Amino acid sequence: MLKPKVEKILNEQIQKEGYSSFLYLSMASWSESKGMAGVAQWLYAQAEEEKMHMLKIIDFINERGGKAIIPAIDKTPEDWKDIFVLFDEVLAHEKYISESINDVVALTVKENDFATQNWVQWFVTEQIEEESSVQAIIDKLNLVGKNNLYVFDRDIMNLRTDV
Ligand code: OFO
Repeated sequence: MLKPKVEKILNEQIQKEGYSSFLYLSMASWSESKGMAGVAQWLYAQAEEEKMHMLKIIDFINERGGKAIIPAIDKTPEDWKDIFVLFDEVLAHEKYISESINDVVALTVKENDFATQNWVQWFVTEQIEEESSVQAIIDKLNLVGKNNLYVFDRDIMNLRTDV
């Protein structure tokens, strides 16, 4: 049985993963409307992953005898100055999510909930991977620069989102 505080923080995490999914959907739509099909494809896939993270938490809460709450999602931004700003925001958001996963881990330790602590390690690993894959994209973006966005957009199509 989940302890109330753990159930609460996991429900908050559902909201954050849902927001992440919608944020990346909004970014994907913006990129598509600017003609960057490769970036849009990467972001649409990322949005799907975030939805999967949300479902994973819903499933876990219910399986452990709690009640997962389907949250309202705040309105996401819909415009970015350019693709550089957009990816900086992706990285900042992933760092924020990593912090939030760390808070979940810390609470499970405090509450002696080792089952949840063990389960949430998957998210700890996932966040390391996500931060590093976004950082790799930013590095590439800086390398190709403003004048070669066509090349960047074509190359990003070949990147997997789950590495
Ligand atoms: Fe859910 O991993 Fe990104 O935010």
